[in-house]
Amino acid sequence: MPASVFIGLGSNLSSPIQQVLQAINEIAGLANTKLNASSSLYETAPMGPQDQPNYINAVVHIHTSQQPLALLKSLQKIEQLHSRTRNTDHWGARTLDLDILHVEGCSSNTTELTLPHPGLHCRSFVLYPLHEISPHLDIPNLGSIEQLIVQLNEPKPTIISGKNLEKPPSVC
Ligand code: A4P
Ligand code: MG
Repeated sequence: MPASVFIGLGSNLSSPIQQVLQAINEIAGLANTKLNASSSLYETAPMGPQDQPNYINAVVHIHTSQQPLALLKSLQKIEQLHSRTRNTDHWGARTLDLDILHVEGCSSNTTELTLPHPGLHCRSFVLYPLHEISPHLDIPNLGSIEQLIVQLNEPKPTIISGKNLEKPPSVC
């Protein structure tokens, strides 16, 4: 039976809006995978080094028959298609980052794959888009998305919508 999976997308280089929109299509096109919902795009201040452009973030919900590790490899291939380079700057700028946030009914605690994603509960750029597409989601041992947003107590990032989608955000 396909698993219900939430994936976080982030980009702050080389037309981030287009990077994220294209990646959503590519995720939807993965083998044995169905896209259920995708959030709005959010413009967010960088976490980590501040001398980098703002990010565009989004979250998608899929059903997939791919096992979590196979899905991770599929997502890394999509990152490579977007010329993702991994440099030594921790949390540095990137064309595309795809994180598996949560696989319902599954937890994992290896370096290669940690589930739920260890940063899920403390990132407004993850929690708000997640809440938008799955307001009643409850993550075992973490709590409901609503509770996590209240605990984090950070403002909702700006949604990029309508006409703004056609041009890059002014800050990038
Ligand atoms: N890995 C383990 N668990 C997972 C998982 N659940 N999903 C491993 C995806 N990957 C997972 O990832 C490093 C390793 O994590 C992989 O080899 C994988 O096996 P990476 O993509 O190579 O490197 P990274 O993304 O730079 O590392 P890290 O520490 O995971 O960074 P994050 O947490 O992804 O954060 N600011 C804003 N506003 N928005 C952002 O999206 N993103 C980051 C990166 C920094 N600042 C940001 C944002
Ligand atoms: Mg990552």
